[in-house]
Amino acid sequence: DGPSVAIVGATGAVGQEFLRVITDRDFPYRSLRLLASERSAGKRLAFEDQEYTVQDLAAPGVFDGVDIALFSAGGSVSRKYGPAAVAGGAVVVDNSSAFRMDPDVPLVIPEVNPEAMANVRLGQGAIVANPNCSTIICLMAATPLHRHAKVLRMVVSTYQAASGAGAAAMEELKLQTQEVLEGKAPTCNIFKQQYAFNIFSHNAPVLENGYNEEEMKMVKETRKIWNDKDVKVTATCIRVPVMRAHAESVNLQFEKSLDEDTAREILRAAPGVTIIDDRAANRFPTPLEVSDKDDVAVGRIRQDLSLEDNRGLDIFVCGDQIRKGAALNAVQIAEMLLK
Ligand code: A2P
Ligand code: 11C
Repeated sequence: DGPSVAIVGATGAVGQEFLRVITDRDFPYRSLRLLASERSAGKRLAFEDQEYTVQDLAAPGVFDGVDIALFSAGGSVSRKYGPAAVAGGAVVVDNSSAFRMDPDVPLVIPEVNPEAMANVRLGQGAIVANPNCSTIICLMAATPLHRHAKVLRMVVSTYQAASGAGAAAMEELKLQTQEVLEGKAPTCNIFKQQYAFNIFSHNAPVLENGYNEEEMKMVKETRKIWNDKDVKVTATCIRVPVMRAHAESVNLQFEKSLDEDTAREILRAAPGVTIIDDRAANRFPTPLEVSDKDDVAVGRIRQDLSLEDNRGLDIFVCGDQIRKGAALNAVQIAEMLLK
């Protein structure tokens, strides 16, 4: 019973996590098709007591009979193959940036704006976009506060993990760390500069206005998800040598007063959010602690002392990039389709 599911990019970091999340959440499926590039075609993958043969996404008929297609193979792959899946009647849950800003495509974090996909039905081809991981992790914590006091301006600084650049970047971080410790020159295939024992500005292309694409995604996606074209957002996105969870410093300026105790209560009640905020022990969220976890962790919850009347808060958020930042969010969207 359940839908027929296809996973596009099944051999990648997010694709593999789709499978783990499907198992962890007992997501029902009638059949499963694993798709990747021709490089992986024919490869055998074991999953839940079955063996699957990875199929070439470019082969004819791969979306025949598919109800839900989870895409995570990059924007160009989504643009090229997404429409074919939709034409065949599938609902595509797309993890890439290809369709996010399309006004007809819902951009959804289930805990934040489930109403955006009210018109999407199983059996009627459609695309639902998964937001960028940095946006998801930030908004999981910022939205409950926004609902209470309305955010006027948000300033984000990110500390982003290797996984955001895919499985090969995670391998490069491991390899470089070893190489540097052995006194060898680090292999730089994915990133242009040394990654181990270093940090650098996010690798996304830098635009005319000086922001890189990752930063502009946070600006534009927040406006779309909150359905608030006026909210002011600015971001600085940085890559740090961490394996799979992003950290973000988020400064929020509100229309109404919001004191830190109330903020803590609001966050304690927020689904998908865990508070780690022990000042006495100096214990706050870390990327390692949230790795492989579903919840986003929030700490350093404090009043912004540069603003009057409790009109601002500073928080520090960590979330597993592969899980809530990508695979889990997409599977939650798929679960909403089954309701
Ligand atoms: P493959 O392993 O065959 O290259 P990651 O984000 O971890 O780098 O993973 C990317 C995923 O997207 C992989 O599963 C990869 O498959 C898949 N992929 C990349 N390019 C294509 C393509 N042109 N057609 C189909 N799948 C692709
Ligand atoms: C990262 N968020 O951590 C990025 C990469 O729009 O889905 C994913 C880009 C995207 O590097």
